Amino acid sequence: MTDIPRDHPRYQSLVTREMLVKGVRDGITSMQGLIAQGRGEAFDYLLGEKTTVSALGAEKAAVAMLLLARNPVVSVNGNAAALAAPEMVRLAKAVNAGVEVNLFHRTEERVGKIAAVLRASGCERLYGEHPDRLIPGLSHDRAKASSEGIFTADVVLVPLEDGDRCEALVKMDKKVIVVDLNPLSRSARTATVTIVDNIVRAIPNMLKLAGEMKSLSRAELEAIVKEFGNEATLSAALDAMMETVQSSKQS
Ligand code: PTJ
Repeated sequence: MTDIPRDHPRYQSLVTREMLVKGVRDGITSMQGLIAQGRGEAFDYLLGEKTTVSALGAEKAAVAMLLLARNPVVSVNGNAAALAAPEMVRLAKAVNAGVEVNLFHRTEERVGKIAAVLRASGCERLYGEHPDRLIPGLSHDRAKASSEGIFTADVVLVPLEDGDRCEALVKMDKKVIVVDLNPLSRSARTATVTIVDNIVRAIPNMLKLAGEMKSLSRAELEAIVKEFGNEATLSAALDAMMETVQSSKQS
């Protein structure tokens, strides 16, 4: 990795880039994943590279939804594996979820490498290496899913998800939680819960919340989910970004 000076004002963002470059070199992340990260970074810059109050609210609703689920599944792609594999495995354990490797630019080699990284992080209930079902309405390899995993899940956490697949999962009557820094994306607008936050902050936040919330009753968790509104959350994210623009125009 390039040596990033710790006192650089955008240290975390630069480290995140390095993690993705390493992901590509290790055969975990796709080249397209670097472009996706670049787009995400632009939105994160506007958010001030921090978790907003509304994003934290979405993270709380998402954890409540996962804790209430019958068969929750956490989906991992090449970017998520490079940026947050151990944290995603720990989150899955905390909410009693399975983990599925699910790729947009699918190659069996990359699936195998991501599965190895997840197993090395302690993942026991892992799907995606031998998908036996197709998500209806999707062409191409991105439709592949496992019958015990995403295909039958009632709640799925899909960070950095493609818009088409998000829509197809919602059409299957699943509750879909996405982590997406772009509040205007099709995934962000279609998902049940959209977390407009960087995955490197969102998953650790959710892990902490899962620890705090696991003692709540079903009624208390249901109340948290009921209170959440996705449209209001997206609107709050856009407001936070506009505020950054306005304040930089004034200074
Ligand atoms: O590993 P694969 O083959 O499954 O491919 C993964 C990518 C991400 C390349 C693929 O799913 C893709 O092309 O995604 P999109 O359609 O570019 O969408 C990615 C979304 O994630 C965009 O809206 C980005 O703004 C957002 N994003 C990028 N980096 C981050 C992010 N959101 C949160 N945290 C990030 N670090």
